[in-house]
Amino acid sequence: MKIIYTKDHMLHNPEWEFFEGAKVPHAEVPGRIEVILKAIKMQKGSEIISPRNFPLKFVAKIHKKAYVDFLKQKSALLKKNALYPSNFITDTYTPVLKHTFFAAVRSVETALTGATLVQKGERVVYSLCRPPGHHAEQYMMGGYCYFNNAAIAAEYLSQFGRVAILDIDFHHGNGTQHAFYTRDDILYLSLHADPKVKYPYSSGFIEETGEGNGKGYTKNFPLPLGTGEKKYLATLRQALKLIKEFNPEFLVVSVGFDTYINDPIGGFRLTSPFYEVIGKEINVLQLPTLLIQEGGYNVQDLGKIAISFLNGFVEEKR
Ligand code: SP5
Ligand code: ZN
Repeated sequence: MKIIYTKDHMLHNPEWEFFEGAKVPHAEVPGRIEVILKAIKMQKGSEIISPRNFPLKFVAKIHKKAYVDFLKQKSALLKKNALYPSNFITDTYTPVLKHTFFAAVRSVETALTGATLVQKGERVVYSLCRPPGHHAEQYMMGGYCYFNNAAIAAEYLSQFGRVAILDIDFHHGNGTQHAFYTRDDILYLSLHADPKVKYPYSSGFIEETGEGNGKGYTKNFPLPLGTGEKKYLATLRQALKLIKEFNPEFLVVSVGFDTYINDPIGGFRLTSPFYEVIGKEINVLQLPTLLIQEGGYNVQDLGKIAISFLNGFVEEKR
């Protein structure tokens, strides 16, 4: 499998976030991607590819210029300290640092490089994006996300055919849902923690199903805290059935490993061997598939979780 990776992500290295009024160590750390890369390198059969450069016009399809300029200018002004801006931001978890803009652009390029390979015929590509993207809105950063990698990649692929997005991060991908809310050529499906009790709180409810032309092309599967493998699998199968019916040309998966039982900020009960089951279920669709890294914060266990998930995509020899 082709893996898209750049060490440039490490330049974005936030120390703190503000959580319920307290300053706590930041959960979205460079080690997350490094641990996954290390585990992948220990396996056979993967090819690590650096992302190429793309013009900012691809970012501009999803994000407003005023926001993109704001992030670029604020990043450039900073020296060492992090800035928690008072506009263009939804929460207190998503600081801007000197290299945040650059790292966020490279994360987008990691997704887009994967998208071009999938468009040209690769069956499955894994883009090791960091910072993550699915909470980033048209005008706003939030939830550790700056630019919406999955949305930008899906928008790119939609030039060539219909796209389904399956979001399996623990949190609802508010930014991705909103990017395509009125469109019928991009299906957005998400399994996540009940937004009544977990971030992003304001979207991801079952009642949100799209608007205008997009009516029926968004579907949310909020799940209670403590959700285990049996219920998760049954729900995943419902989502996969809808993807099959939609019959897309491409599948983009927002992959979050914060559904893991020992994730420090999640609240589901999935064990590492179960990620192979998830991968296998998705792979049954046999669609040209772009895997985009989102969350997952148990740095110690991320390697084995990622390998388990990728094993689901390995074709059995017969
Ligand atoms: C991409 C993604 O998974 N974003 C998640 C954003 C959710 N952040 C809200 C939770 C912040 C909790 N941080 C406190 C860590 C204490 N160990
Ligand atoms: Zn998440």
